[in-house]
Amino acid sequence: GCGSNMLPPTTTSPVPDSVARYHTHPVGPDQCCSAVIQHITAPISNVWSVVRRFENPQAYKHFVKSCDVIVGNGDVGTLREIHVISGLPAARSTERLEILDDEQHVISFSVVDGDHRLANYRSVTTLHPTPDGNGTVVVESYVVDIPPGNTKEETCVFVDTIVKCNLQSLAQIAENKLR
Ligand code: A9S
Repeated sequence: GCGSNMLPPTTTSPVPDSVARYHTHPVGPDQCCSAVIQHITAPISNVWSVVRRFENPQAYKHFVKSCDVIVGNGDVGTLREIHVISGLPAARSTERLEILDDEQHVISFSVVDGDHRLANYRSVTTLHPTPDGNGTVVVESYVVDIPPGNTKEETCVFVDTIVKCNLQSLAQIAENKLR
């Protein structure tokens, strides 16, 4: 999942429709995009109940110290302000809920303000049940402006690292719900 230039030329792609649909982003020349995939040994309902709570990202994002809802009640358009733990090159980020689909298990947010360097960050997270119904595959893709002075590769490594941390933490939490 990444730029629209990566769309398959035919409908015979092995990528499921829902993945191609939600993880194909328009990407400008000064932007980069990437996707992270995480397998979780827990049913989709357990994972979704954690991921869907836009007002509670600190449940699995360890970089988030606190979160305040500025506008909204968890529907699309809700704005949250997160404060991040010290040691990161940022203190706060204001984020807007763009998609929340409880049927298709899709959540998306965009960054609208903050004191960090990830301008125009937008991510989409989708959950997919494994065929046996006991597991979940999480796909999280994003697009973001490349900060001045950084390369595309540096930007992707930085963001991929954060997203991987978040999804590993999500896996631990969802898997522990079973015990
Ligand atoms: O929160 C997410 O889902 C993903 C990312 C990449 C968040 C990044 C971040 O919150 C920091 C961790 C503070 C790093 C933002 C918006 C900017 C950063 O520099």
